[in-house]
Amino acid sequence: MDASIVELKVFGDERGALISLESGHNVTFDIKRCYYIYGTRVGVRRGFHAHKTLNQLLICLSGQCKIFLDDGATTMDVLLDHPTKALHLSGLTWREMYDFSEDCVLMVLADQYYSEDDYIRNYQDFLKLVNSKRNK
Ligand code: T46
Repeated sequence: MDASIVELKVFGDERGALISLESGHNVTFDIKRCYYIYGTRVGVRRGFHAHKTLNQLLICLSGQCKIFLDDGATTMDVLLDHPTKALHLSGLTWREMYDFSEDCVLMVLADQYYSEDDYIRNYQDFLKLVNSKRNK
């Protein structure tokens, strides 16, 4: 599975906490885009796609949500419940986000500008691509 948890260093003092994200340091890729998902309605599940080449780092800045991951052979569920915990996704990984708390703000850093061409939104197409890569 092309997914890993990154524990982010906190600069904390009596005033509170600060986390810095820097390309080439704690973010392994060049950041081209940042977006965030918030106000997700109760019970909503979103995502349902994989990316062809995108690198992303997902961080729950507030609240929590879960991420279901599938690489075509194995699946796993990741709980993002703290701003110090980041999920790095790369490679062909199907993802679905669910169990959003009302206060959830999910921020995502990406190494490419938005392009619908990079999305695989059909699960059968995803499996075909995974299997064709595996058989090479
Ligand atoms: C991902 C998960 C974690 C843009 O115009 N620019 C953007 O940068 C993004 C991310 C989306 N959009 C548009 C495309 C759709 O019309 O915003 C709309 C919602 O996007 P989507 O349905 O793809 O959102 P999610 O929550 O299913 O997936 C998003 C990201 O798209 C995806 O890359 O990995 O969050």
